[in-house]
Amino acid sequence: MSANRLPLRLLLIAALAIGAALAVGLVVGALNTMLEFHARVMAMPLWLRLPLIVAAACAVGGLGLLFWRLARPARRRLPPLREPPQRAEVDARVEALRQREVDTAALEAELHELDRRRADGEVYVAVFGEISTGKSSLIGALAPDQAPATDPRGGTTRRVATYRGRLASGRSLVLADVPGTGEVDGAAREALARDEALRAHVVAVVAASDLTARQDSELRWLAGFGKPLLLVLNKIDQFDAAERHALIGALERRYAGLVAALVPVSAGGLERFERRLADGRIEKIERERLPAVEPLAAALDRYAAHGAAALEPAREAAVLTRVEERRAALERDAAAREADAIVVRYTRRAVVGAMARSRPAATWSSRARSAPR
Ligand SMILES: Nc1nc2c(ncn2[C@@H]2O[C@H](COP(=O)(O)OP(=O)(O)OP(=O)(O)O)[C@@H](O)[C@H]2O)c(=O)[nH]1
Ligand SMILES: [Mg+2]
Repeated sequence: MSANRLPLRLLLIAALAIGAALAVGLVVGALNTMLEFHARVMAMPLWLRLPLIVAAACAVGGLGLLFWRLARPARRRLPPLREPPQRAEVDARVEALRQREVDTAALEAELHELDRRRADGEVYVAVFGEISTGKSSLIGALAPDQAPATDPRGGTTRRVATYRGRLASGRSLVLADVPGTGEVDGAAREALARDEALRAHVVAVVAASDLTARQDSELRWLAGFGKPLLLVLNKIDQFDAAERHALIGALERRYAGLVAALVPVSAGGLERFERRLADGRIEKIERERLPAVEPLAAALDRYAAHGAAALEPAREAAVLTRVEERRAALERDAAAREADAIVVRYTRRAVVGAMARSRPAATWSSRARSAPR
C-alpha cells in the first residue's frame, strides 16, 4: 500500500465509525422515546387512551395506503376507445373540402365502400399481421378452392384481395388477405393493410411466436377501435408441447382483456419425416402439412352466426375515424397551400407596386443623362 493513501483510509474508517455510532445513537434514542411514550399512554385513563390509539391506528393505516398507492406497479390499462365522428359531420366536412378544390375522391370512395359493405350484409374478416406469419396460408386453409399465393419469403402479398371463406357449418364470410407489416420499405403496403383492418368487422391478428413490441403496439392500436380481435398463434407445429403451453399461457395472461380469443393453429408449411420401406431402405419424405385451423374456424363461425349487423357500429366508427384523420391531413395541406398562395400574391403585388413607384425616378434620371451638358 502506498504511504500517501494511509491517512485517507484512516479518515474514511473514522468517518464510518462516527456514522455508525450516530446511527446506533439515533435508534436507541428513538426506541427510548417510543418506550417512554408507551409508558405514558398506558398510565393514562382509558377514556383518553382509547381515542389516542384509534387516531394512531388511522394515521398508520392512512400512511400505509398512501405508500401502497405510490409504490404499487402501474396497472396496464386498455387504450381508451376513441370517440368516433358522426357520419353526417364527416360527409359535411368532406364536401366543404371538395368546395376548396381539394381532391377528395379517395375519401368519397372509402365512404362509398363503407355503405356498400353495410348493404351487402356479409361479415368481413381482415387477416392482419407481420410478414411471413402465415396469413395467406390461413386464408388458403379457410378458402381452399381459391387459395392465395404463399411463400417462405416475406412480402409475398403486395395488395389487398378478398376470398370467400367457407365454414363447416355452411356459413360463409369474406376474408381479406393483406400485405404483411414490418417489411423493409413497406410503409405504403402497411398502410393498405391497416386501412383494410379498419374496414373489417373482425380482425384476425396473426403471429407466429410471442409478440414483439411492435406487434404488441399494433394489437393495442387495433383494440382501440373496439371491434372484435382474434389473436391467431400460427405455426404452432414449430413448438414442442411444453413450449406451446408456456407461450399460450403467457399470451392469454397478457392479452386476456384485449382480444376476444386466442386461437393456436397450424395453417400449412412443409413437414419432413423418414419412412422405413419393406426392403429396409429409409425414404425421406417432404410434403405440405395438412392445415389444422379448427379453433379459428370455430371462432369465426360464432361471428358469422351473429351476423354483420351487430358488428357494424364498431366497423363504421373505425372507418369514419380513419376518413376523418385523412380529411384533416388533406385540410392541413390545403391550408398550407392557400397560405403559400397568399404570400406569393402579396409579394408579387408589393414588387409590382415598388417597381411602379420607382418608374418616374428612372424617367428623370434617363432624361438627366440625355440632357445636353
Ligand atoms: N411450419 C409452418 N409453416 C407455415 C405455417 N403456415 C404457413 N407457413 C409457411 O410460412 C411461410 C409464409 O407463409 P405465407 O402464408 O406466405 O405468409 P404471409 O403472412 O401471407 O406472408 P406475407 O404475404 O409475405 O406477409 C410459407 O412458407 C408457409 O408455407 C404453419 O402453420 N407452420
Ligand atoms: Mg401473404
